[in-house]
Amino acid sequence: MNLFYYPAACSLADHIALIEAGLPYKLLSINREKRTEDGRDFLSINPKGYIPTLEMNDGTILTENQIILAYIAEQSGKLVPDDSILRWRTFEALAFMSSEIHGSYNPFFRDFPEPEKERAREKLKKTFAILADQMGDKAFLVSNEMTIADCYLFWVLMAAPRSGIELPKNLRNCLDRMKAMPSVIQALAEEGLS
Ligand SMILES: N[C@@H](CCC(=O)N[C@@H](CS)C(=O)NCC(=O)O)C(=O)O
Repeated sequence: MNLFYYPAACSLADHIALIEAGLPYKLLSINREKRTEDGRDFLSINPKGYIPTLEMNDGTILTENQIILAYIAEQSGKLVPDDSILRWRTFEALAFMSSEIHGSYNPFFRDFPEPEKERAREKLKKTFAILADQMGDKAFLVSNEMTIADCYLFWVLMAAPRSGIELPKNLRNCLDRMKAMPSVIQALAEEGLS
């Protein structure tokens, strides 16, 4: 499988999940002209033009972070709890981070004026308070076992300090714990970030 990515972007979630899942993968970056590392026109692969994009061995393309994460979990039989309600909590958390948190980072990624950044910080602080409540004193967001929600969580937490957002203590601790996990160390190193 090929994972199209930008270093440190939200595709880091899928990269960590692929390592945790133990599935074989190849990373392919995309340049400013939207050409892939192996010389293809990225827009002809994914007309949406964004990452993460997963290319299966038979050429099938899958997009949208939550769905790629769910596919990785299904292929590996890992990273989603067996317990029924915890499975749904995993997908609920992914939907929340995708719809309520990811987009709220836009003012920082695109360098919007400060008042818009400040509005985004206020919104993000509220969403992180909800995640902190959900995590409580568990090791991970949904349970004490890592799920695909934590792969996405790592990326949304990692983006907080550089956007001037102070994280609640339990989320800060979770970020630190995850930074020490072999899968996360490997993913950061492979993206040239360590
Ligand atoms: N709806 C998409 C959004 C993904 C997304 O926003 N990706 C960003 C990087 S974090 C991207 O590729 N931006 C490049 C661009 O907009 O040109 C998903 O959830 O996968």
